[in-house]
Amino acid sequence: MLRAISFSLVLAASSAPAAAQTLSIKGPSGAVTLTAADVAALPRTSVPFDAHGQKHTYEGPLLIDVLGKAGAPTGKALHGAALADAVVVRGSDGYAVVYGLAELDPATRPNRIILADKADGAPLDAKDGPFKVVAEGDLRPARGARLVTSVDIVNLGGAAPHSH
Ligand SMILES: Nc1nc2c(c(=O)[nH]1)N[C@H]1C(S)=C(S)[C@@H](COP(=O)(O)O)O[C@H]1N2
Ligand SMILES: [Mo]
Repeated sequence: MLRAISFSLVLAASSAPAAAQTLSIKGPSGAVTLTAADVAALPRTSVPFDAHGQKHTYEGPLLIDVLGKAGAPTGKALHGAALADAVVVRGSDGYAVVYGLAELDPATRPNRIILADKADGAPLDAKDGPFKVVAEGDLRPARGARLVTSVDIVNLGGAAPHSH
């Protein structure tokens, strides 16, 4: 009995970090689980961010490019009903932040919003990682969700979409 309990504790402890390295995304084409390697393989950019008087450089793909893996529209395709798409970012501690899909689009807004997997050249530590959203230009760090494990697109539009 004791042995069974300690065995399952070991299993739980050894499987937890691996599980935390994946990212669940949901978009118009369904749900996808991405590994850290999938995220790292996307085109990358660097964003400086000052928080609590400290300057850091975060690096990773644009969040909208990550969501593209689940069918998120970008550029000219981001119109009509997609303008009512909300992007719900969740951390493993339950913290949640909502962005509008259009504000993630570099053809719509100049500030970059990335899914960082590195800070100052090193992989994010256990306090921030595996992924952290960094919103360039935000005046305070509250929207910078740490410990991100899921990002879901939820359409909040109700009426029939305009076509223009
Ligand atoms: N997962 C998660 N992310 C979070 C928070 C949190 O509680 N959980 N707090 C937010 C707030 S209010 C702030 S000010 C910053 C603080 O992050 P820092 O301590 O790395 O500066 O993280 C943001 N991201
Ligand atoms: Mo905060």
